[in-house]
Amino acid sequence: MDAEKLTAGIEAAARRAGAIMLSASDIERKTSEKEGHGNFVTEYDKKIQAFLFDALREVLPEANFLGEEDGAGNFREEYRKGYLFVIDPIDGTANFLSGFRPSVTSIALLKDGEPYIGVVYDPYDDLMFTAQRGKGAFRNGERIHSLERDLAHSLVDFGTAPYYPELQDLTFALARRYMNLAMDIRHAGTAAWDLCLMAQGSIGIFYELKLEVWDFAAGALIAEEAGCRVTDAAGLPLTYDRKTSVMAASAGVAREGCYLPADVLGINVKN
Ligand code: LIP
Repeated sequence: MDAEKLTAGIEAAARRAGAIMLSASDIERKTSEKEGHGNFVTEYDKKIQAFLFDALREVLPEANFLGEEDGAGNFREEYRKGYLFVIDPIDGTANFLSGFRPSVTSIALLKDGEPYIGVVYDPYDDLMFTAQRGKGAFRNGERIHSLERDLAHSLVDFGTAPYYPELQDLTFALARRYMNLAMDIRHAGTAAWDLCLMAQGSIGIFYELKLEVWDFAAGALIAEEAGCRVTDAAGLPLTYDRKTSVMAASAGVAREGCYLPADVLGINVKN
């Protein structure tokens, strides 16, 4: 199936997943805790993931699936070849159960281990971000581009990696340093959305020191296709088979250079 038809099928599934998110009620009673600080799952995470597994199997029957809530959640060797859907049914679950917007549905389709199609949907504002490898990034069908301004005239957005207390000191030391170098600091609580903000040219840098593949796989492709430079925090190419730090720089910040933790804090962050 060609990329256009695949993207259309994934978009349709994401839109229906968003409708389930908007229909949620009594969320707090349907919430349970997972391992790690601040890590929650609701019945809607599981319901949306189950829906997406069924809907996307219709789109591409031969694909494998890796989803945040499928228990195993571990990358398997067979995922390195062929098609793999990487799904975060509700990215920003803490936002979702707190009524803090947005929370989004993130769906990446990897082909032979690399992102091929990325779709992120914000149902609250009906914003559909999409990208196909090599064909640009779009928001509701309109082409979007990374910010061209330098860091001093850009916002910096970051994720707090709340499940990893050992990363908090460095996470906030970086934010404190960027506060001196950028216009201001922002924090949204959903990496997929953060990377779409990069792609639409709202943000100069996004970083988070540890994320699961399902948090960033779709958003990283969308940001790259919009002209951002997306690496790990050491400036190395992203990996899609394990947890990793993520560092996205706008075209303007990447051109200016010297924005990595090693540059601004003298600390080389290894995964
Ligand atoms: C979330 C990420 C966010 C991060 C949170 C959490 P979830 O994903 O999108 O950037 O800071 O710790 O990982 O768990 O809500 O799907």
